[in-house]
Amino acid sequence: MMQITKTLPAFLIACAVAFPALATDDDKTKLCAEAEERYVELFGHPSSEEEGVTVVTMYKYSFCPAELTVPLGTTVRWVNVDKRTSHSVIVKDSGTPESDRAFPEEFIEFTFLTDGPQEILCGPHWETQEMISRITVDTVEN
Ligand SMILES: [Cu+2]
Repeated sequence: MMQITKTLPAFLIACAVAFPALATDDDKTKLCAEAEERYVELFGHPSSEEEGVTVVTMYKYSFCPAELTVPLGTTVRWVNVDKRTSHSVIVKDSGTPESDRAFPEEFIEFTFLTDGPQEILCGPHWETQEMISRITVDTVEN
């Protein structure tokens, strides 16, 4: 079993103490780092090593990263790294319906063929938990 370090670098902790106003952003950063640790635990390699797809994790009512830009034609794979909760994906202005639920360790894929910003919602959690993210699709082809 792979050993995962759960200690934050000291400078991050120092920043959180020095700038309490940034605590929310810092919490998000920590949450997403935790989501990535879960990913490695489950799949044995970093999410960035998946070939042909860009991975977004779904974890504790958040998309990680919450904002990203991808080239036109990119396939995004949303992977549920939670232990119990299921999530779905709605690509708001795509005209496609809500995805099926992805249960823990399952994923949902969508290929972006239209450029511009897209709001991504989790069907059961966008309203109550603000599980929302934004993906901007570049005009430059992948
Ligand atoms: Cu959700």
